[in-house]
Amino acid sequence: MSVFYVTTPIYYPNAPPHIGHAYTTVFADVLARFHRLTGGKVFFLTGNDEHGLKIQRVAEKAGKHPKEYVDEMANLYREYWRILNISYDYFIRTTDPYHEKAVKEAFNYIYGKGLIYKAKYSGMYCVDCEKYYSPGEYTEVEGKPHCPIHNKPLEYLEEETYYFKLSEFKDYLLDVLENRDIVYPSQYAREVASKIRNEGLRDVSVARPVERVWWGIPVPFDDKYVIYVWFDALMNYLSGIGYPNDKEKNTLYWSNAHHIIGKDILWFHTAVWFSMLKALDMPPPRRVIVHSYLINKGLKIGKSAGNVISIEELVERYNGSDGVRYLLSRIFNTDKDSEVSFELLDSIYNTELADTFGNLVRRVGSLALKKMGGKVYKRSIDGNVADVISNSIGTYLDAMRSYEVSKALEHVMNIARYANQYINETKPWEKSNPSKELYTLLELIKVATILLHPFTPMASSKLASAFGFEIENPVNMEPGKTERYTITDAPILFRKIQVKQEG
Ligand code: ME8
Repeated sequence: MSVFYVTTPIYYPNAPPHIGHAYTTVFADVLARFHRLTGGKVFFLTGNDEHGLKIQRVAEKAGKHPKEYVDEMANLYREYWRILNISYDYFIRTTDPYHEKAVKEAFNYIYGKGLIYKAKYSGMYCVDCEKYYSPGEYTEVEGKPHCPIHNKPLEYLEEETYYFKLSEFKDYLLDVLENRDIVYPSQYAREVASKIRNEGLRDVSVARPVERVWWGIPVPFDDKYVIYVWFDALMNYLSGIGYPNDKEKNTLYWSNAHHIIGKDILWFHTAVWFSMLKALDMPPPRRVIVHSYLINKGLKIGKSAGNVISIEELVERYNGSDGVRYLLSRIFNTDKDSEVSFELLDSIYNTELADTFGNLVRRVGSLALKKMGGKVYKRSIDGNVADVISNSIGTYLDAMRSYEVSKALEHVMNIARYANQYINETKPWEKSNPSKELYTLLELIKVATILLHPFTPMASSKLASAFGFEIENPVNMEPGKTERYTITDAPILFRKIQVKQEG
């Protein structure tokens, strides 16, 4: 059985998750569900990144102890993921004791190898990114250094700290980035490699003095310092699968680890993380899958830009989690930023889910009830229909295995479009016994429903039970093999949204 380990970034709980976090998390969930459906042994990890100055400050502002604050937020995040039907296997929190232990062990191990040393840092810092910025990396507004992502002034820091010898890993990183197929799409590997070639690699600070930031994991051999939040956070990918104690679990899942990230955190998940792993004598992950931004009126959607689309709004507008999951997957893009608007989402929802798929299901279900009393037995299906089914399964599987979820959905919609054309041409409503036509249509619907399952698990399961078939592994499916369908209901799966006409 093939193993599939998939992770999302662990999010900063300084605010509730929004459409951007849902975009990443739904994508990871679709991959997890797809691998489960096709017989894989899956471990899906998500969670929250609870330490650091940003969280310390937001808790202070709320008048709460950071632990109380992050406890509340962890419940809130879990609730959002429940609403979106996210099937994570484990929700990790960096304040969990076993995680803290793993981080300390890793810090000690790397220190023991002489790869962590004490020195002074002076330079700029963005609290929203929790990131050190060197000249050339930041923008200037009225002569003052600003964060290029958050568009806010950077803070100047001057402090004794502990450094990790990132510079030692230059050759290793270039080799991994240029010769191994890890970062997907590969343009992101080239981007990081060329930054390293052009700018070289500076050692990075991996601690903060406790009088500046107290909310973190203490450096194990020096309690005047806490471990830098990114060193802490990245370790979740190992502590979440049992590092360092459960070697068996760790080795099993690490061998096929897939990190899903937005391009904002590419540097940390390549240069920093691959070097930390090497320092821990561990191989890099199998894959880092990078996606681009959701943008609104040209700006990255985020709290700082003030252009957030909330998960509540989405779930309400698109009639529950399935609609939202479909739409976020349909606009998923690794490469170009995607401009989102309700206008665009409404039109995809209405055209594809309501008109093409939902309407087909309703028509065929109603006809089967009316003409056949709900019982449709196996009949031979035409060769070209069988070809459409087999080819669609093949192209869908290829797309899913190369993380092209939007393309996979196009293949599913092609099956539904073909079925709509077939029904219009064969006109089963005019026949007294249209069993062949209905059986053919039900075979097409069954395949589409199963292929949609990772995206729309509730609607797919509901339909499977209304039409009397099982959600089975699509890899083994062959057209024309279902013995019979027992239709008990013709559900409206995706109710159309009434779009107001402008003007
Ligand atoms: O960076 N478009 O947490 P974070 C697409 N704690 N994706 C978006 C997005 C947008 N407009 N906005 C957010 C952190 N995201 C760290 C991670 S991991 C060891 C530590 C998604 O809460 C996207 O996945 O700032 C991005 O990488 C992530 O949220 C950043 O989440």
